[in-house]
Amino acid sequence: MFRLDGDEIGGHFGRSVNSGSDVSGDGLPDMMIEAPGEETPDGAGTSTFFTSIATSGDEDQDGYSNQEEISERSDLRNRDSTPDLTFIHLNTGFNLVSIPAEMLYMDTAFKLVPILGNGKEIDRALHLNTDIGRYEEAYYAPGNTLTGTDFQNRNGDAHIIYAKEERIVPFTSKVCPTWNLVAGLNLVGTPCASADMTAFRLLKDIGSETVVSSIQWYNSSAGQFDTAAYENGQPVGMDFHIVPGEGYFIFMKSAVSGFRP
Ligand SMILES: [Ca+2]
Ligand SMILES: [Ca+2]
Repeated sequence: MFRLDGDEIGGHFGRSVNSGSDVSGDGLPDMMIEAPGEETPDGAGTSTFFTSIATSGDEDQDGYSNQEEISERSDLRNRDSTPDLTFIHLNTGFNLVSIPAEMLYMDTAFKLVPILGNGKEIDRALHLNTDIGRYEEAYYAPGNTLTGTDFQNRNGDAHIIYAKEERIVPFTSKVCPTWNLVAGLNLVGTPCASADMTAFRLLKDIGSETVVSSIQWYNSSAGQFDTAAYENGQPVGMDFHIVPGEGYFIFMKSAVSGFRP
């Protein structure tokens, strides 16, 4: 029995090795599967991401195949990142937006800004670097040349975008982020808050008055910031809705990590 099994396994093994090594055309499909994954991401750093992945599988078991996630640019190793149609709406001038899509493919400013528009459509993009507590800026110089700081983007970040014209920018993925809120100012957003989520509820969900002080949103139709803030333990001010694609300033008194809005 044992010897028979061994012979069969050996036979199978031998055939597959022979067909792989003798017929080079047989080995090519495997290589072809890996090659598109290496060409799809913009950066060389992400090329190894796909090399050991079978395109037919569902690595993170979120219901979308690896192939779907690669072609729609969601993260095939994150269940909270899926193919979906999302967008941001940019008005002429100042915008406070949070990109609802997976940032794996636009993890730096010089990858992100061209997706938002060219030098005739976009003026500049600012990002709050909470590690140094300072804004970083990428902007178009004359001649459609992107310059300034090639800052890092993470899922759930929000950006200040100065646009030269009104634009809708579509994306093919959606990610539900967790926020790592630092003490002081944060600039964040999410496409995954429940439909009835408002600023007052979000304040209470984040923490008490000793943890968080206020949330601000830019009301573009009024051209001003609306503020929800704790006062004597109760949220007061404007109880605006938390909307996909919008960015929010959150002022924290102490840090809260891994918060899921
Ligand atoms: Ca998947
Ligand atoms: Ca996924």
